[in-house]
Amino acid sequence: MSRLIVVSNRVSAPADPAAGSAGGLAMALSAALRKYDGLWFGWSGETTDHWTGEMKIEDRAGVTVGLVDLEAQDVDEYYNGYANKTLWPLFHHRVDLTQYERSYGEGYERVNRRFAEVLAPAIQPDDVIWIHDYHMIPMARDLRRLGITNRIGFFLHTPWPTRQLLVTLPHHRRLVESMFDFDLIGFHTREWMDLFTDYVVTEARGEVDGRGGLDCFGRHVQTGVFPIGIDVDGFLEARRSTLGTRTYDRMAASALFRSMIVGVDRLDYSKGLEERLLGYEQFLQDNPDQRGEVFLLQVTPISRDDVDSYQDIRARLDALAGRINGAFADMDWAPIRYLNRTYRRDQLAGIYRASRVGLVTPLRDGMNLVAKEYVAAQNPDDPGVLILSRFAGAAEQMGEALLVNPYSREELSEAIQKALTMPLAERIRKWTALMDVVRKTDVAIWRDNYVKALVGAPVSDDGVTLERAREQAQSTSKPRSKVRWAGLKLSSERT
Ligand code: GDG
Repeated sequence: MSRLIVVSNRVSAPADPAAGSAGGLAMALSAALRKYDGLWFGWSGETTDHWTGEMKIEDRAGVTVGLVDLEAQDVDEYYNGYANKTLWPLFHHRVDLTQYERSYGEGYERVNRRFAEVLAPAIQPDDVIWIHDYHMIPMARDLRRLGITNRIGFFLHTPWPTRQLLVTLPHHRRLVESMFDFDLIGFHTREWMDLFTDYVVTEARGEVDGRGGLDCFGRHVQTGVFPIGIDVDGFLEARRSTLGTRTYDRMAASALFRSMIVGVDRLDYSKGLEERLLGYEQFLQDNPDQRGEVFLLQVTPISRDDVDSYQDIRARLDALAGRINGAFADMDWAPIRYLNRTYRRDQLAGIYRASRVGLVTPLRDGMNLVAKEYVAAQNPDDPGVLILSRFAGAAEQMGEALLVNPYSREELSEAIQKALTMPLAERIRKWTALMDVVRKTDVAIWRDNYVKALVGAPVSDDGVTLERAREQAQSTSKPRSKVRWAGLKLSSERT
């Protein structure tokens, strides 16, 4: 019987799904793996004095996880270093924040190799391996070196950068070459996929085969667009739960006679939080009659606090929120409620539903799941309005949102005013179209389409991936795994 092995940097399946966790990838993968048998392999989050190379197997709320600890030096060089100080800012177009140090690159290569060495002995001939995100780009190459010939797929959760930015990375070619050891590379949007293709064709002199495949470095890789989504039914259930309903009631009471605008983002410079607060300040300046009538609830859990640039933005946001509140607040009103804490997923659902406006304005974002959660949580008879950055991957599908340039305070200000005054009929029309997208890009559809494309089977969607997968199934020259999708199953005694 075949199994699906999912690999990501952190394995963070929450013990209680309703509690959730602050991170799109974690939510998506635990929702995906909970549906069927599989193994989720990655870093435990624990640090040890020396590398043990041992995999611990645990059951987390129905998800079987394989965990390895990392050495302190690995965490420094690979995780805080190459992943969070080099690739993350570069992939989010922040060359100004990107740091290159040779030791970071060495740590990155070392951890990928170590992950491959721990996982390789546990892989059975028919297993399908699905590796996630920028932390693990070279891992397929390391698995191939160890003799693994199974199907291996990669999914990038972040944007892919433009060629002009990518070439600022030392050894950029080596990184991209290692991606040709995957069978399938998935992106959230056509834009990210096209940028990857542009690098391969223009910089590495590769060729497009016209069927979604690329030939370069003497090898072939298939590419495809697989827009990630949320677990819609799970989210609706969380919204209807006792705590979800209670939170809605509490927030509706707290917002009595006022309109609530909500933002929910990890504290990250890519999320456009400073620009958002400045846009909101502009709105308060432009619309004196709205002062006292609205407030912004900004939920911002601290993230990656070991990295300097995250400490810097945290301090700037504290100061900015304080300044705006100081300038505009009244004795019974504060314009911003800025919260550095996490809420349970069911609470978030209640908060979204009680908000008249959802403000999702990243400067660059692979997809952005908050936009989809906000839409899913709305009351169909009286829905709120989503304001969405045109630079979020989600904007490629969610054109019925009020799309904005998050760098423009004036545009943000106008969009907020427009959302607050939008007639009910228009709100319902927009919400209906957006909810349709949210349902059609549910996390289960994302998972199924990706894995089917990876094993070379036709996918059920009517999008680009169907044609590609069909053609791939007919034309690929790589040895095809005998995996049957319906039969994917984990036999945990093997590990
Ligand atoms: C990466 C990519 C891509 C946030 N605060 C709390 C909380 N969250 C949850 C949200 C949402 C998730 O975290 C955030 O997901 P995003 O997609 O918005 O962003 P990233 O974390 O940057 O995720 C992104 C994603 O991967 C998936 O591919 O969309 O582009 O950057 O689910 O609700 N959850 C709880 N409490 C909080 O306070 N429970």
